[in-house]
Amino acid sequence: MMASNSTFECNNIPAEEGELFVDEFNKHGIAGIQQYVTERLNKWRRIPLHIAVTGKAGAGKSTFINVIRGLKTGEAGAAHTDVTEGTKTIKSYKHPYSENIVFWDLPGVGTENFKRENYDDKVKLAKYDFFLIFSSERFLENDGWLAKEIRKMDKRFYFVRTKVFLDISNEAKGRAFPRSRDDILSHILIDCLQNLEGYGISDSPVYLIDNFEPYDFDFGRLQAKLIEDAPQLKREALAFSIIGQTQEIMLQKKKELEKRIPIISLASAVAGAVPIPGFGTAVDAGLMIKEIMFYREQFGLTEDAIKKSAVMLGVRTEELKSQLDMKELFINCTKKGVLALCNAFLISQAAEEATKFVLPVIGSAIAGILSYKSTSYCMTKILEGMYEDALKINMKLSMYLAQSSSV
Ligand SMILES: Nc1nc2c(ncn2[C@@H]2O[C@H](COP(=O)(O)OP(=O)(O)OP(=O)(O)O)[C@@H](O)[C@H]2O)c(=O)[nH]1
Ligand SMILES: [Mg+2]
Repeated sequence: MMASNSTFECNNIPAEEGELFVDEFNKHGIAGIQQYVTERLNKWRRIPLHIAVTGKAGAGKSTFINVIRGLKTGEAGAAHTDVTEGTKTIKSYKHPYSENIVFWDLPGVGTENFKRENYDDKVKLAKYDFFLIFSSERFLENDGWLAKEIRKMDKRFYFVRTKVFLDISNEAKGRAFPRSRDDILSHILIDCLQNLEGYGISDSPVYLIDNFEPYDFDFGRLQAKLIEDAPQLKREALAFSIIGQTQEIMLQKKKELEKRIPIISLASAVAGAVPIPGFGTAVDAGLMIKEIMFYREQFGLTEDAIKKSAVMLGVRTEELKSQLDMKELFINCTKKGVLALCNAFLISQAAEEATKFVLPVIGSAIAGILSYKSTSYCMTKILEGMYEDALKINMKLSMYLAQSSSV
């Protein structure tokens, strides 16, 4: 059985990709398609990304590298952090989810053995994709110098001002009339921007973070910006590796997950073209289930992750699920469960938009003929549902954290 391009009507997928699918099917049949799609969906895991973290001693570089990888100081694989100067040599730390994402803990310019004259020789600026320049106070002239060197190489840098929650807490302790949180933050920001302007850098944003409050301040926005600024495959790698569940990151994750739907749908269309009962099911349902599991992981909706959130909020897991009306979580992630769900989506879709596409036969044959459009529609609905659930948990956690940090 040969498949041809003309049998598919699919959007959002480059023609070459469609041709590769068809080639693969013609050469290796269904097994070939399954392998091709699995490899294609996992391609991001092999994309190298090098992020340099540099800046003044004690600014919080090593702590950040731990937090962004979901680790605490002292855990296996975590960077050493200390109040006394620590980063004297270059160290690299792999991301636990994707080994090719590497954070480089670099001594700042002007520290022992890392002077302007030899900085590039020692750290090899050309090899990094991004630079994060850290300070827990004002930035140094050397930081400004480094930013200009990076700009000359046409690479991206981001200024990061750490320990802002500490500044806010200190204000309350040390002032008779403490300013509001927003006033303190805008004061810090203006101060940093003026400070950098003094070194001739006027158009670079500064991210205000606190490593111990990664759900607050600009921590999520900084990570989302890194994802957004990365070229496509690196962007995918970063979006799927970042652990934080802030709204900004979840949106980036959703955007990248959406781009995978046409690939799965195309496999489904190829498989659907095979008139052998059960073959389509093996491809469609198998791929869909794997992808739904991936959504769960990405949005922190695995049973384990929900349990952790529930423990933090002091409620039982089931209570949290029902409080938030998290319907999508109850998807039965088996072939039967996924097909039943798709069946339900397709019936309601048919009622709503009967003219949009022809509904395949509902019933025992549905799996075999799930077309590109129906797979795409179902996966989009599932993704949206899970994204909404993840946002609900995020809102609940944010409200809880805001309340507890204001006590
Ligand atoms: N309150 C607060 N403390 C932080 C933050 N980031 C780091 N620290 C603390 O500041 C100290 C220095 O942090 P490190 O991460 O070791 O700093 P570093 O930039 O790696 O320092 P060197 O290795 O010496 O260059 C440690 O005691 C951290 O616990 C933060 O955002 N807020
Ligand atoms: Mg360090």
